[in-house]
Amino acid sequence: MTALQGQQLAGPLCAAVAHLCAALQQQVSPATAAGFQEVLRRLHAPLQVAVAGRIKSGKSTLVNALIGRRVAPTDVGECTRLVTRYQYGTVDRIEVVLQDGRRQVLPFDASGMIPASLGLDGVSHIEAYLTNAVLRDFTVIDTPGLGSLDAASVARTEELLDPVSRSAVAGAEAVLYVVTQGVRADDHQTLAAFTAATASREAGPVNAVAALNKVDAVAPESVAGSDGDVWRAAEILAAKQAELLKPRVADVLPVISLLAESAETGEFTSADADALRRLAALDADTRSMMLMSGDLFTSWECDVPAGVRSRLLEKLDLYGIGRAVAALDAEPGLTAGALRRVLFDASGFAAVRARLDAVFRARADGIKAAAALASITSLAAGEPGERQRVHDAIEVLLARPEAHQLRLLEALTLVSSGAVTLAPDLTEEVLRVGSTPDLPGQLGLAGRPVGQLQAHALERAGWWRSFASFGATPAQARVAHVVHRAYFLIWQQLRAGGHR
Ligand SMILES: Nc1nc2c(ncn2[C@@H]2O[C@H](COP(=O)(O)OP(=O)(O)OP(=O)(O)O)[C@@H](O)[C@H]2O)c(=O)[nH]1
Ligand SMILES: [Mg+2]
Repeated sequence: MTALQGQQLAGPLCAAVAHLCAALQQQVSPATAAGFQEVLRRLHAPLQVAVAGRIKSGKSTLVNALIGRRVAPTDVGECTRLVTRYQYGTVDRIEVVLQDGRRQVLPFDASGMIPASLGLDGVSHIEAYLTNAVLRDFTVIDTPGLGSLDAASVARTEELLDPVSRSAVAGAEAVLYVVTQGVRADDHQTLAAFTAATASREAGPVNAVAALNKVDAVAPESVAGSDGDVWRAAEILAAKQAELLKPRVADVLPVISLLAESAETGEFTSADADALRRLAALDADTRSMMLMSGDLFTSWECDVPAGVRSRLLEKLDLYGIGRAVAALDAEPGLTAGALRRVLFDASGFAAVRARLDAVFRARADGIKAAAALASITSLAAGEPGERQRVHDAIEVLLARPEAHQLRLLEALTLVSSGAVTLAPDLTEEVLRVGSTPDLPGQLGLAGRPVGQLQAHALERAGWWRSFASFGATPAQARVAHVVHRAYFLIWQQLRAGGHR
């Protein structure tokens, strides 16, 4: 197992599952053992997040924003039809993996991106190794857009992704699902079918988040209650989609990936800022005329060269240009850096990143362990003796204190999906206990003295236990027992000095 050394496990639960996996390897057939070896390898790797969604929804643009580098080809070209896995490496490198398993190193193109076309046959997928720090926590899997499938064909998973793409996303443990305003009723099934092809098997609010992308293209006047405000309209649309995608995702977050990409990847330059300053200095009528449409913006008579304007349009689109110009109206002296910040803030991307941290990073140990257990179970399903041995080993593991996180994730899924209903304040409490990485945060008492934290944990443990026994429905009681135990474990950790 030397190949695995030096790589971090996500936490104690993954360590327990890795231990179980290694022990079981001795007791199963060579073929099953090879499968377990792969599960072990995956347990030691960062959380694998697949970015999925319909064709041209902006997946690759969002991937670039996430990684903080414009490396994924967007818009056109052969490579938007291939799965690309972005993982951490000490040297930037691209490898093309061929269907026969051979690998070929590929140079970056002149602008430092993955070339839009490869000129190779029999390509399985692309592996990109990058030094960008975010990839230490997540391996990001960019996937080809799921085509214009009708509801009937969506039901057949095998038509959703070709076999080659399927194998490249098979290891995904979490999903970032990108939708646009044009979401369709069958997006729900698409998401279900997509995740059925991944290691997580089931997407739920625990391991799936959705982004409502291209918010800048929303026409607020078409959304009742928006008061003509793009972001208010976007929030309303996102809430509607959350309803539609429930219980598959925790949240639908509005975002403008294009602005996030331009702001986060260094694509927005001081020359762009200069051009925006000159546009801001134009008289108000000319400006509003130009901002009416992309065609008018690039073709209108104006002393900012048309090529420069085309570039701005490509990097920011009309909405971003409008936001930048408005910011310059309010404060003409804004530097390029400050303008970049304005664009970043206008993109809504900070909320997406925070959510990914809360949903994925904080839960990586549980998510990865659950995915690994699902894989082990299905690998051993064929042979009765193996199946029994794996079953018994998992039972032992589930009785250990670390396994509590698995039960907590399950309880979270039940509550946030609405499968088990609780009063709103209790729902919020369950989500907080299950989603926050630090003990004071889990208690909702950040910054309080440890004695107070202990007292609160004990009080809530007692409350949930009596709720489980009196007044709860059987389904609620199952959740309540888990929450009770979560508080008890928090209390124990606080006593042991686990809180720093
Ligand atoms: N206006 C606007 N355009 C966007 C946004 N996000 C992406 N785009 C544009 O939408 C087009 C498609 O974006 P991609 O990132 O290639 O979309 P994709 O989902 O990866 O596409 P496929 O991989 O081909 O399915 C590109 O021209 C992007 O610049 C956005 O938030 N606003
Ligand atoms: Mg793409």
